[in-house]
Amino acid sequence: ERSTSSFRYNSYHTLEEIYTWMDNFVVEHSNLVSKFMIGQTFEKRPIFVLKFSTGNRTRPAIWIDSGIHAREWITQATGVWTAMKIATDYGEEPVLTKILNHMDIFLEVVTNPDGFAYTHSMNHLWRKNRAINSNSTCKGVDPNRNWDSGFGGVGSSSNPCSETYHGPFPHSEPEVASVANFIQKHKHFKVLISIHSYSQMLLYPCGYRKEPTPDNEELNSLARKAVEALSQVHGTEYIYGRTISTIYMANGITIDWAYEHDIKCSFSFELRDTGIYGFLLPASQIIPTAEETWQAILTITKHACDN
Ligand code: ING
Ligand code: ZN
Repeated sequence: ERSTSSFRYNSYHTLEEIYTWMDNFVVEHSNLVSKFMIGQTFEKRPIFVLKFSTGNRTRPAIWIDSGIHAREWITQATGVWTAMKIATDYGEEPVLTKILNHMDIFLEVVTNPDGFAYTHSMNHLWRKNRAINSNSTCKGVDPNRNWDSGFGGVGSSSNPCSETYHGPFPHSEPEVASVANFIQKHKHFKVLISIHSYSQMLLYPCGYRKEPTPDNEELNSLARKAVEALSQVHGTEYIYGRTISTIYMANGITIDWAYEHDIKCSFSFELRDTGIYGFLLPASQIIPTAEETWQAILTITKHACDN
């Protein structure tokens, strides 16, 4: 395929198809979008980030990642649709246009490429990356337990065979280290949104401590507004709150690391559904899911933009 015009946003795609779509997408929107590689996986696949920018100096920025867990296919599909939506709406839709006139958007659609490839070739329900673990025949580290924030606590596992294995040390995994390095070098991220599925939740820090953060009230009221905007699109109901009290205790997660590195507005979505289909959400729900999620993302970003 040499253009995105025949790309089906309402289907699930392989890694190869998404990477081909990305190449065509950046060519077709070269005035707004660029693509660069922030690292390489254990199996030597490139890790790509899309940058949406209307200026040439460094601006405050928003980070969005999807697909850090391989089997959460609705999240990579939502990432692809979101990229298309940003490119389509810039200059047309006032809220997004204003955001992009002040901020850059960075979007990492496939945050765990090795795991994602494996969900297509071998096991649709694989979650982790595909790292080889020393002294074990079990493969994979959970990249959402590998961040240097409460690393290694009880909301994660030291067993390489576990789905929540935290890895040998913080940022041992290239999928985590490359994002952490990028964010720290950039220095101007105001919002971080890390997209998972499923459960229909909007979560904010903290996952490993019971005490609310100093920004709890602000994050709570922003989450409420975002969830309201989301539900107005198709009536989908989300719950929201701190990770530890809303879903479960989790150590070493993306949004806690981001929050502790000065990105106050750090949120994780758990997209559709609540468990009827779970990780195997029908493709007919891709576009409605992406549409409603986008309204919540805009709500969060607008707030950061105005503050
Ligand atoms: N659930 C998340 C997990 O990593 C989560 C829960 C999401 C925790 C975001 C913290 C932040 O266990 C899924 N579905 O991956
Ligand atoms: Zn997940």
